[in-house]
Amino acid sequence: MSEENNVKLELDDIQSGVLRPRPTPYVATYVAFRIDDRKAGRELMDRFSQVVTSAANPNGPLADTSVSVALTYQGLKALGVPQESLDSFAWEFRQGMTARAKELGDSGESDPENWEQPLGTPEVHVVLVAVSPDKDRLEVALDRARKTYQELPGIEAIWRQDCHALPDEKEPFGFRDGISHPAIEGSGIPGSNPREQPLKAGEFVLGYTDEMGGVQKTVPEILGRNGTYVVFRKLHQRVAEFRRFLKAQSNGPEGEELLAAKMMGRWRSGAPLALCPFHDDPELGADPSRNNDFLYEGDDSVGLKTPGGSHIRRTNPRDAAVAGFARIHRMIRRGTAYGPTLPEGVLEDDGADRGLMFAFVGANLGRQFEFVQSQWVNDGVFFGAGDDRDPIIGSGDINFTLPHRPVRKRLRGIPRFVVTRGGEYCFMPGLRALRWLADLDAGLEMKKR
Ligand code: N7H
Repeated sequence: MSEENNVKLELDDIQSGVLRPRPTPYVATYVAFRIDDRKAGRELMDRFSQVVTSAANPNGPLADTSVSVALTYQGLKALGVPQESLDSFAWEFRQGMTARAKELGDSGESDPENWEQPLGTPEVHVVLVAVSPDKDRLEVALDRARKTYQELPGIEAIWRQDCHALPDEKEPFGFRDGISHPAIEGSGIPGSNPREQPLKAGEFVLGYTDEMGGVQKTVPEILGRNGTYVVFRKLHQRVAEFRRFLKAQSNGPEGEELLAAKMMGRWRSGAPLALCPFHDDPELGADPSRNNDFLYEGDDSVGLKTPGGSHIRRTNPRDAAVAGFARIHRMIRRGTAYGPTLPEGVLEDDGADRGLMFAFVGANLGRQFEFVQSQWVNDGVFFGAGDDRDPIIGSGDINFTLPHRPVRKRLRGIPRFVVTRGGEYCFMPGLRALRWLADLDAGLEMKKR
């Protein structure tokens, strides 16, 4: 076994939201805070450090119920983190999501000017996420968290979003989500694709070696170690429009399902086209030991089964021949639906807001999240499809090519089905770092001496 394979992550210092898969089904609540008073902010960090759960102890009584806390760059500033330390964080994080709108394709309706307030403004300092298998246990977790910030003058809860993951893990478009996850060296948590070598821990947690051989460190080291970057995006989904599109482009329900599967790379059941290209196989879709056990290059380099432009092949080309090296663009995803389900068969928009609270977890905002969003989702050059874009989540002029013999099919002018309602770039510190933030005064005093 190589030295790297012996890497052990310090799970007791890593927030459970970073590594632990979420239970099924589950409910979740996001709460955003503004820090108006520096001292109160530090007190909040101290209190949060006592309710945040670590990734260790997966079998404890509260293992399924977790509270995680992340800070924006503005939040670190509001706590009075010294400039030298602030400067040691990733450039994209320091810019914030709003400043990165152009690169992320957040234009037109998705422009930050149209975002839900206060998302994307300098007001958002801290984001808390509570996750639990049911509402009762969520309330208990939220209650514990609430006690930490209520009656703390100078701390304002400014935004809240409730979300849920259904027992069948179906998101608003009707696809099973949450199937594909990378394995991470030293985490003890298995990945879902037996054909993917576990990724170096430094791809997901700061302070460890990554796939490029580097180790990310902050000033001081304790602030970043065992922490990670988290991207939250509230993504509205136009479900009625998606259904109407499938109907208009197909002859009957079977054709609709096949087109939906071609656009995603999986049938709505989760069954991958790579393993059952002609018909759905719901049993396969629900079987975690088989539903992610595939690669592309061996028998489908052209994309006759799984189109190169489909959502899952774009966002993780696996072994497919693309420009670049797929392993350095992997991510942990935690998507959770929000809003009411649009009843089956309804084709008219009911005006309700529904969609996905998308969450990315990874140590590299630039080459992981931003690269995938800008190069793989909103471009087709990397796999030889010119200006094609992701037909599910792309923005701008969306075209999609279905490789087919004797001639390929091209769908042009696909409507935009997903609109960004807001989001934040955050840093989710380790538990020791949370306490470091709480003790900032004392720490700085000691440094002066
Ligand atoms: Fe995507 N969906 O629910 O329809 N996604 N996604 N995603 N996505 C995946 O394989 C969806 C979004 C990735 O390893 C599945 O677990 C929706 C963004 C990646 O094979 C489904 C939205 C980004 C994968 C969805 C959305 C990604 C993936 C299949 C927005 C990154 C794994 C289930 C509203 C920038 C690919 C699964 C792999 C899979 C959906 C957004 C990335 C069903 C609705 C913004 C890396």
